[in-house]
Amino acid sequence: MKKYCILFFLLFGTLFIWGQTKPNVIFIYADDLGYGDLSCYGATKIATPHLDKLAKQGIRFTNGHTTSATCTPSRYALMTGSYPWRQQGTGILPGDAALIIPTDKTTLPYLFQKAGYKTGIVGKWHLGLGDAVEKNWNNDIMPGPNEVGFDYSFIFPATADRVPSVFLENHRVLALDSTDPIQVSYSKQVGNDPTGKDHPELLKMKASPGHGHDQTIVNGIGRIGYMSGGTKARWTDEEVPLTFLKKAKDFIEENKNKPFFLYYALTEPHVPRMPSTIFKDKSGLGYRGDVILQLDWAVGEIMKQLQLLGISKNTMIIFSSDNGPVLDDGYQDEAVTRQNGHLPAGPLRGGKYSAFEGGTRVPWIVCWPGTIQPSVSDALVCQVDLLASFSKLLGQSLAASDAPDSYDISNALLGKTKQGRCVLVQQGGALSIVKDNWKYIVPNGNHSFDKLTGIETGSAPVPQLYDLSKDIGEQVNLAESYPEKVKELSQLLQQIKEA
Ligand code: NG6
Ligand code: CA
Repeated sequence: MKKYCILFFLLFGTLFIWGQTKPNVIFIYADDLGYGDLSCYGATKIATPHLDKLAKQGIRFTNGHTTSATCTPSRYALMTGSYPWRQQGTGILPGDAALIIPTDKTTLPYLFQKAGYKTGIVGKWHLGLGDAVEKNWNNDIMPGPNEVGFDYSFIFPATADRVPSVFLENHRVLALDSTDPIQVSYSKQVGNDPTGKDHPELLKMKASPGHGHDQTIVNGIGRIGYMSGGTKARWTDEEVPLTFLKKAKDFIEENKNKPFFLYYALTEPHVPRMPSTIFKDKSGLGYRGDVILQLDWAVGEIMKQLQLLGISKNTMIIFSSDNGPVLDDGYQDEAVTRQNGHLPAGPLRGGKYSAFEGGTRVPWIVCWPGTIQPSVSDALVCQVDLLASFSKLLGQSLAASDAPDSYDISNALLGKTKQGRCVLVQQGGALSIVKDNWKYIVPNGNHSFDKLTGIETGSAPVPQLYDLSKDIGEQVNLAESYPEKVKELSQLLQQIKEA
């Protein structure tokens, strides 16, 4: 009898809890935050009390991943439930790119919409806008987030270091001025704005040699890409996270009485790191550390708001990062010189851009006070799985062609099991595959060390095989000792690629 009760609960319990309460869901996504950047993940040179509290009240995943070691592909997977490397054009996008998310497929926010939720995105987008590169930034721009499932959007188009350095609310750039139209180009200079290359004396933060970041200057910082006009619409970097926080809180306040899904995409600690005055020099690690304190504070502000509104027990927060960490990603901001022993990837090898674990294994926290029992889980989970998991939890079916790479890991997210997905394909420069803690990195001819960022890329001309259960730092290549394992994993990867 007991056996049947347990079976019944496993089958229907999750659906029952969810169906009754329809909790709000907030997905908070940091940009370039590493596995070792939070004190709850072992950092000792920096303290992140708010995220530590979130982790303590919820499940802290130690084997949580993004699909890719850079932003656009990771976000593509999150939205579509599909591995990005299946689709051309999902690499890091310029700021004028067209939308790459299909408008005729089920996306993560669309699922929530269908289930009667109010959906919103606040923060970094980086998945393209409009249906062509050529577009008029002074008119409504679509398709974009509002056409792929968000009722409300307040975003910046690409990255903090790429033009146009403006916000869009729904379809329109905020603070447009018809007498000062915006023009954007990634191929030639437009207008007469000074560039970082020609006018380094105007910069408040210098670009790192060799990285670029020396085109149009906005707010004293050289950017990637050229823009002119929109003087009043341009952001002030020191205010960007505060603006996003305010808009996120407004969305929560407005929708506190209905179920809502909020995708809150922070810009920290991506470059250019330019903290608000109150966080400058607070961490002792330079601006990179300061903006990590700032993002931790912002998460705390959201938690406080939920508490004050009396909805924290009815709100699930998922926190993660879009790829691993990097210190020098284009600006001389002292991230390297004031590292002070801080290890942004913790015990992992590599970082952003890398096929090693530092590229895709990231902080991953799920908190739903009162419903999820606090724990630490080593279940293998990936952001690509949120789509299938919420399809299950929300009781919304997916078409056969939707979300082909997304697994239902809802029981792991709710702490009912420590079993996540069985196999994961990871994308650094090279592809790798992980199964039962064995990781195989496909041999390739790319350079093994990126001098600009100082990151080991994970690329090698020979097969690499690591036993992550004993060697999380990927130090000992076992490929020659276990040729059968190499063969098995390489065949499995081939099957997944052809599926
Ligand atoms: C790279 C930029 C880097 C950063 C990254 C995107 C150079 C040399 N480097 O191309 O500064 O902007 O793109 O980061 O241009 S991501 O987190 O959005 O993927
Ligand atoms: Ca990123």
